[in-house]
Amino acid sequence: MPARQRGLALITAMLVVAIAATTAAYLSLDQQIWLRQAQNLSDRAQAEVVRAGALEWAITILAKDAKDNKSDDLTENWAKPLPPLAVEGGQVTGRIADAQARFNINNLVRNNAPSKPDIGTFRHLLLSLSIDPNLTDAVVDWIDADSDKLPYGAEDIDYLQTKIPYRAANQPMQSVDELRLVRGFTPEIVEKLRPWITALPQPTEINVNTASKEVLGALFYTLPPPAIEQLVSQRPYTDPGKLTQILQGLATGTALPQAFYGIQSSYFEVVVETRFGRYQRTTQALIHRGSNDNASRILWHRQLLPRIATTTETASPAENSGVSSDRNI
Ligand SMILES: [Ca+2]
Ligand SMILES: [Ca+2]
Repeated sequence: MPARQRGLALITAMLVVAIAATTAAYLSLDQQIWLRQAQNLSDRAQAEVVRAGALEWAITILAKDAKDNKSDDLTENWAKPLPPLAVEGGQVTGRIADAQARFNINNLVRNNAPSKPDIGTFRHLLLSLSIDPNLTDAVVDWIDADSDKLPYGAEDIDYLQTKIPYRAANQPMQSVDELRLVRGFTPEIVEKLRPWITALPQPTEINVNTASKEVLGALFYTLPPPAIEQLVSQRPYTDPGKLTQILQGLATGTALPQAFYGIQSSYFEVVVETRFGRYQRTTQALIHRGSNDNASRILWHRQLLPRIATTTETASPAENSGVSSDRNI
């Protein structure tokens, strides 16, 4: 064979070997991905079943509590976190929090009219966080049905003039995140407020047994901080009449502001964390506890995007920030 032909044959042979090697590597990678996907799907299905079970657990424990007593406080069973529980191939933890421990922004409008006591609470909450209290007007305008502007408010006419025009909701807020659409609310302000507020589907009372000092201070804003401390130290309250008496005793010389408060709650937030293999996820849900066993409902649940743990476990919190939500499950 002439030297030139031998050279060509050698190059062809090398090329065949190279292609074969690449294809083999490709197939093997493909198979690895397939196997991993199958494992992820299986982990995901298991997590789904356990998550649903954990939400059922929350409804059951809350229903039992409603049967046992007529007040809600942090010493009760529902308030104790579910310790990490090993289930086949994985682990689940859960905790229930009283949603009425926080200020419900939808309280700002009651019976289609701005609610003065709630406006007072919200303004004082903003003040305590060094946020302009006049922002309250824009929230009231956002929620109330009409398009009449309050002195510091904003309605369609203002939002339609923005770079990307939109309209005021003119209805109760669906979530705390909706506040970002309200004029004057920067992401920083929303994050500052987030620990103390919530958005529930109807106006509610604040539960004095579960609320933080910050929220109670805004609710009873004429009381000095030591009186708030005392109010908290005497918890839990199981008799609404006695609570009112104690509040009046604490308000020596000052009038108590009109406020919507109570010692019982109907809305609870549940957080469930499941981990199966590399599939880990956190679900948040809002439960409305009804008047009897069958009347409790999951109003919505949303999950932080699933996080696939790496062997070195280097996923950053930012990867967890995506939120998807399903309503009416
Ligand atoms: Ca209770
Ligand atoms: Ca409006």
